[in-house]
Amino acid sequence: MTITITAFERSPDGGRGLARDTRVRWALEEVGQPYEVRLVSFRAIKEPAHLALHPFGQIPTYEEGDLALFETGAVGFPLANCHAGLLPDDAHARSRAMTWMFAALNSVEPPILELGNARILEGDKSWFKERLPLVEDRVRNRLEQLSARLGDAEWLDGAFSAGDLMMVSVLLRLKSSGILNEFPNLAAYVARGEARPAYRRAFDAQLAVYRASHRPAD
Ligand code: GTB
Repeated sequence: MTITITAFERSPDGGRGLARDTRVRWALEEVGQPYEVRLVSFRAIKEPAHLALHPFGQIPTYEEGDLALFETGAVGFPLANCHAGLLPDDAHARSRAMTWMFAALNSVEPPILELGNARILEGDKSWFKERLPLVEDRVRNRLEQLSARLGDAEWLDGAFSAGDLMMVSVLLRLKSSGILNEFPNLAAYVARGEARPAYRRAFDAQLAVYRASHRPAD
């Protein structure tokens, strides 16, 4: 059955792979499933056809036969459950890997998103400079905890899993902030994720879309 995901036809991320379709592409590459991409505009994602797939009018979405999903965390489940490569066989280890997926999305990503929003949306406010250190410290606090747990391990819980895929994807958004480099073990962890062949294929695929959409007109 063909798998189709949606992605921005013109991503605002400068080809850095930060829009969330990259996570889904990465997961698909890890489990070796071919997929098609339907490129959508910012206008189209707010129209009824897309809203039927994604109630919040966002990307990515995931369609496979009569299964239609949204939310990157949820999309990981059918992929990880039905194909080898993202979850361990042992039942407890599987549950722990899923725990790390939730931890990435619910405990680590929110302060990182808050930092991004502060920088992008609040930079012109009189209180921005006063607030920024508070927001940055909330990120540091989470990273300190994560760094302590990871220690010098390669991945969060044994072999690479969907939990690592999601955690690395979340941390990647910090690369330009400099904060990640304050935690050398986390910076190395992210670099290990980025070095995976499946990640490289996913990154290159989204970059190709970005380059095609930003090519100067003939
Ligand atoms: N919780 C959802 C999930 O995990 O799937 C969140 C999905 C989401 O935020 N999608 C964003 C979107 O569709 C794109 S990825 N936004 C349009 C809208 O809400 O109207 C977020 C994103 C966008 C741009 C950059 N960037 O330019 O660096 C990075 C991340």
